[in-house]
Amino acid sequence: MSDTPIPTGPFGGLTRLDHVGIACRDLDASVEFYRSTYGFEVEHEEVNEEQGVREAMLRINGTDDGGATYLQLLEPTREDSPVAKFLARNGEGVHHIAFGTGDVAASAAGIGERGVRVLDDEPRSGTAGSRIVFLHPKDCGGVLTELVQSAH
Ligand code: CMX
Ligand code: CO
Repeated sequence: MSDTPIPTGPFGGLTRLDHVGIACRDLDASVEFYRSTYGFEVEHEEVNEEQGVREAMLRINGTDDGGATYLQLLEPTREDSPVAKFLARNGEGVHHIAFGTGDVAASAAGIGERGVRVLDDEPRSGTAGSRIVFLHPKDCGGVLTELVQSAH
């Protein structure tokens, strides 16, 4: 058990930029672009059926709080998924940003009290056992925003 205190503060205790989510039509081609152009390697790949995505996490760097910063490449697995809808409207591109937090439920509650719609009543399952919630893009200046608490 860690005795690190849960972060608190006026902005829900967010500690870092965890990842930028990018919608793509062909995950393997997108992974290859980021590998051959920038040298980023895949740290983790999975299918998340609840979110309707096949995804790859590409690690950019490590940070001194034990987390890292990633690109999350997202290919839809079904036509009624958020990423499929986004691709149909906008084509490939930046889909969301995600802030890291030590306590996703507390952060979501604090941010929700400020009038931002939290799209998930309870945190859902994200990459590699993380717990995630989304904030409505219309309440965040047009930016779909995720809060993520990593499994470790
Ligand atoms: N970024 C910014 N705006 C967005 C958006 C996005 N990614 N997706 C939709 N919108 C906007 C649309 O442009 C549209 O705006 P207008 O009304 O001005 O035209 C409005 O939101 C509604 O769009 P929609 O296509 O009708 O989409 P829905 O309302 O059905 O869904 C949202 C939008 C955000 C509620 C839905 O995408 C959602 O619940 N997302 C969270 C889950 C998710 O994205 N999962 C995939 C990633 C998983 C992961 O990161 O692990
Ligand atoms: Co994400």
